[in-house]
Amino acid sequence: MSQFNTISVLGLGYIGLPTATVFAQHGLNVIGVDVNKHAVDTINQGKIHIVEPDLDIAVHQCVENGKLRATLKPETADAFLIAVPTPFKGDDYEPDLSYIEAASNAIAPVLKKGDLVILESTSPVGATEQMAEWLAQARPDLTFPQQTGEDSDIRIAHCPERVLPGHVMRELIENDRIIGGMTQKCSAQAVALYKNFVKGDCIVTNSRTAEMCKLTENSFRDVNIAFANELSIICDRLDINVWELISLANRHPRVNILQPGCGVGGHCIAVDPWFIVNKTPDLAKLIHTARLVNDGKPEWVISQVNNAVVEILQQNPTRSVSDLKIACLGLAFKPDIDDLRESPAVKITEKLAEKYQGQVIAVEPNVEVLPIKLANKDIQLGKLENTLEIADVIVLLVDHKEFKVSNNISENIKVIDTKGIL
Ligand code: SAJ
Repeated sequence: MSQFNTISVLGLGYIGLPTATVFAQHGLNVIGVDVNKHAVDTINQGKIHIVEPDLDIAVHQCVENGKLRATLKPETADAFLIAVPTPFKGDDYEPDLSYIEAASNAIAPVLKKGDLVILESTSPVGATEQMAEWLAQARPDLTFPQQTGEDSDIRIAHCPERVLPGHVMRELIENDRIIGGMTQKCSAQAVALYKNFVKGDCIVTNSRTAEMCKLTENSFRDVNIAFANELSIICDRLDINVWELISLANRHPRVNILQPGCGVGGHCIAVDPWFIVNKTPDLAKLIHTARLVNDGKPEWVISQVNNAVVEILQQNPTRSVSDLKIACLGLAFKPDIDDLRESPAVKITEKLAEKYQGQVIAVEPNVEVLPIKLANKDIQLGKLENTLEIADVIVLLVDHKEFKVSNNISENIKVIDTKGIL
């Protein structure tokens, strides 16, 4: 029998809603809290406002059997999980902790002795201690770990999420979990909570190490991808096939290079390394450079398209730039998903559309209509086969499965293949 009867999850987005649902599936009473009324209403109707495989049916069941409900205002619970966004503020990549502060202030009035508060949001080092401070200021009648250590009334831990979008419902259960309590008792209580559903190991550390661990995982991936992206540019200059090169180098038992692409997108890998760079700018040189290399890749792809256009015009003096068609294959931030947010492929397509007005056709098999901001730039959404027939330049941006089967591309077409699949 779990020591937790009711838990509350603050922030019902890509991490909070699946987490709340899995707890509810495992028999806990879950109160989800969000400031977005549309999200709250949608969930209470047993539906979801985000895209994640297998989540809709699970939410439906948990709402139906009364284990999960959503509200705008926190209520009493035995544990609170905070899964709100931590974006940047301003232009120098400074993390914005205002959502964590707002969530802390929202739960403070309902906290009671013995409660556990867990920060799940990806956060800069020190954020959990900062959260504990905000809670302590709001509730001087209770004691917190930074004041009374193991004897504190409230237990606090950082337990970062590490699930891959598209596989969240499985990875939540199977992945190992890092549990960073502010004291040993805080960690022990957090382990007891997650053990309600986590089949992986729950490994205990302190809150600062847990914060840095999450940032390290995504920075490791960013640095490795930057290495691959840099190699792809070097290989282009040296006339070497980078895909062959990487597959050969990866035959070494201790080499495992990731794949180059048109840039790094999504809401995590392109963001989290900046939390390290921002905190220790004089020390985080490699991590910083990796960010710049990956963020610079879209411009390099655009320059490749411009070079291709110049070549076509040189080879065909009767043609003019304005009648060339440019096909951009893929808009999502990674293969086989429909998420266009923070996508380098979208950035490249938009910039090309600004330069080659009315000449850009996007092919994105995972969306039915283009977002308004792309349609406004006079970008057309085309079908793969038709687009390949009329394109003069093809820029493959995302390795969607639909693109892997098509290799009937005429020799006259210039191809810039950022994923090496055509
Ligand atoms: N990418 C490449 N080359 C590769 C792999 C990825 O260019 O070899 C690009 C993708 O195209 C995409 C970006 O990197 O634009 C990020 O994609 P991803 O699949 O690497 O990662 P995310 O952002 O979907 O999820 C990551 C995961 N972190 C790690 O694998 C270390 C996930 O486990 C985290 O939970 C998630 O970030 C998060 O929420 O932090």
